[in-house]
Amino acid sequence: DPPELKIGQKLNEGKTKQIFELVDQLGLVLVQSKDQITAGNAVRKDQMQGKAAIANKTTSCVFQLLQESGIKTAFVKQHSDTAFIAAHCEMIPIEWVCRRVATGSFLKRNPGVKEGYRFSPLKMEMFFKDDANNDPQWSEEQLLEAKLCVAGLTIGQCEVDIMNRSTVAIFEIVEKAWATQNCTLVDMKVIEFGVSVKSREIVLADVIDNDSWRLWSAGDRSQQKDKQVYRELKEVTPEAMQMVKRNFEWVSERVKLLLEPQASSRVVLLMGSTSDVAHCEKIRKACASYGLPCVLRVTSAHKGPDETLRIKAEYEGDGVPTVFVAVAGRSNGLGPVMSGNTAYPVISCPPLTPDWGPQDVWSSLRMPSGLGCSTVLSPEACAQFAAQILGLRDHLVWCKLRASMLNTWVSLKLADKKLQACSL
Ligand SMILES: Nc1ncnc2c1ncn2[C@@H]1O[C@H](COP(=O)(O)OP(=O)(O)OP(=O)(O)O)[C@@H](O)[C@H]1O
Ligand SMILES: *[C@@H]1O[C@H](CO)[C@@H](O)[C@H](O)[C@H]1NC(C)=O
Ligand SMILES: *[C@@H]1O[C@H](CO)[C@@H](O)[C@H](O)[C@H]1NC(C)=O
Ligand SMILES: *[C@@H]1O[C@H](CO)[C@@H](O)[C@H](O)[C@H]1NC(C)=O
Ligand SMILES: CC(=O)N[C@H]1CO[C@H](CO)[C@@H](O)[C@@H]1O
Ligand SMILES: [Mg+2]
Repeated sequence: DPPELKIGQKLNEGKTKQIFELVDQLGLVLVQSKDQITAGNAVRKDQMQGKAAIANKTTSCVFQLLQESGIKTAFVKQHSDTAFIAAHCEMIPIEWVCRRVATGSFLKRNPGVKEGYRFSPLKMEMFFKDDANNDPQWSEEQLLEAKLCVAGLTIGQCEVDIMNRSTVAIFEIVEKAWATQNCTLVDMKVIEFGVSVKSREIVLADVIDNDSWRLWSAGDRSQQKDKQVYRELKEVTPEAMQMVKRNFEWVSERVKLLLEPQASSRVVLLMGSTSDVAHCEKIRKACASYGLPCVLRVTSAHKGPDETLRIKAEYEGDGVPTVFVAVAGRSNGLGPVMSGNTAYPVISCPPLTPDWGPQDVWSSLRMPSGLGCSTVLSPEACAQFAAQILGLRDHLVWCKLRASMLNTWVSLKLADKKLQACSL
């Protein structure tokens, strides 16, 4: 049973959920799903037994994926089958739509574009939330001129850019995760941001669920697994609703898999001597921030080349995708010898010292022909490069890299905004 929560007053209620204050938990709310599916702005309304639970599961898995990747979201944790706890936000009344493949309303608004047209970069659109006027599409200029003020934050260029960039990163993370299930994320809509009442930060809020995306299994439109099936029903019969529900269940079964590693990966860090262990620990720590396991071994390619090759064979032999990192001071024999004897990627990360560093580094840079050994000097950058290699196969690693890139971009943007405000 879910733990007891002291539920306070209802703060908001919409078509699909209710928002409750949480007594004793300042800045948090309970988001409760309703057992109802809507399309065409609630013109068609049907209760669907169990829909709330499925939607809840979908939302919580997607938000967990985003959060574990490092994206800032309002989601805190699942509370029950149909409810989760979230940061209390004032919502920015804009729905972002992000498209990879042209379909649906985009085709109507852009005659001549064929279904299946692929957007690279992603196509971004935004809609002002205004039921009375059917949520009109807005340009960036319209949003800027509206000078919306949300939880004390004025939505200006900086905030619009942050939402735009975040939407792209969110889409790409969810897209990458669905690709592991052979599913094409065609588009995502109703991506909404809020301003956290407590932290005053822009965070992804509301929900992402079946209703929020188009998903084509194996990239095939006839295998759509999204709410479009419901929109296209000619007649709402019990059998038809069963099919929609089966589709929903199909997604909710698979959405769990988005959180599981679909490929193993590992860094094997070879050091020439234990005097390099502090440098290696920095690499291991940075690997951990990408969720990458990192094994530390001691071996010298100069003094025990037979052991170096034996250790290499040990890790080549178990089929786990591996990046080798060589940490050797003075003359780095380790990286080049490894690189010349394995088809796996090898990164040298020599612990350079101020006295001989400029001379020593050449033993890592100037290679015999036929070697693809790379050299990265900082331990953190070495781990990042290993993650970029392994992220090609391991979506959870890739998602962390992608979110980290977004967060760096956002903090630069905010630092600049702050500095501009100070110098005024
Ligand atoms: N973390 C949150 N804090 C505060 N309000 C939230 C939070 N998450 C969602 N809301 C708001 O709760 C309200 C109810 O949600 P619901 O999705 O049911 O509304 P709706 O009828 O679909 O209308 P909308 O078009 O605004 O989504 C919405 O206004 C939504 O923005
Ligand atoms: C989002 O950013 C892109 C790239 O900067 C820009 O081309 C696009 O117009 C923006 N979209 C919206 C809806 O603001
Ligand atoms: C993925 O889709 C392809 C292309 O349609 C299909 O041939 C393949 O069998 C699918 N693989 C899996 C694992 O479902
Ligand atoms: C999500 O989409 C799948 C596929 O259509 C559907 O089966 C599932 O019920 C949906 N979940 C919900 C309720 O949003
Ligand atoms: C709907 C759903 O399954 N997601 C969460 C919603 O509530 C249940 C209740 O336990 C959670 O366990 C789910 O993770
Ligand atoms: Mg809504």
